[in-house]
Amino acid sequence: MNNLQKAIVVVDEIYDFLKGGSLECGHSLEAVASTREFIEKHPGLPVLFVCDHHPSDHCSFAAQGGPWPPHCVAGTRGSQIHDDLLPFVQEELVFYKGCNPELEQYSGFDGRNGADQSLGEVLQLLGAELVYVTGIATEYCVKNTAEDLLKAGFKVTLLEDCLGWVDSEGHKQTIPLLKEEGIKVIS
Ligand code: VGL
Ligand code: ZN
Repeated sequence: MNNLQKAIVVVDEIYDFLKGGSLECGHSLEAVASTREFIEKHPGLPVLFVCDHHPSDHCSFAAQGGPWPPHCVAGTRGSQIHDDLLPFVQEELVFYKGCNPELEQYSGFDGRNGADQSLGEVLQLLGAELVYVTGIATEYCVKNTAEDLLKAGFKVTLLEDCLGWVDSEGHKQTIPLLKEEGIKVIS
């Protein structure tokens, strides 16, 4: 395991999912702090950021019949990555998802960077074999991103302390499910 090429994927650690945001999630600021700590302890690993990034009339918003309040609207503060993580952000390693008003995209795997490359494509170019996944929300974007990474052939390790959730029960139910599927979970 130790000689595998590794990368870190940070999912949706953006203001609307954090304390005070429109879709505030549990354990969110703790997740940001722990993610930062993990990144700092692993200098040299590429850090890829997935960002929910919606138009103001996105289909997942209540006004369009979706389940969520408006969140992560392009151009707003709520769509920005937390300031504490900005030192680690490289523009070409930021992947936006949910940009099409008609499509819900919970998986970071659907995200694309400014050069229209997908997350999986860039991880492959980086030679990544093992991907550490952190972020928000466990039951939605983290779950879907981790599962898609596994399906694409990457080894996946979820960092439990670095997760935030919509619902704590949902979080607790998702962790064993992901373990069963072959995802490693460490704290
Ligand atoms: C997410 C709800 C709506 C997530 C995104 O990142 O888990 N959840 N959009
Ligand atoms: Zn969303």
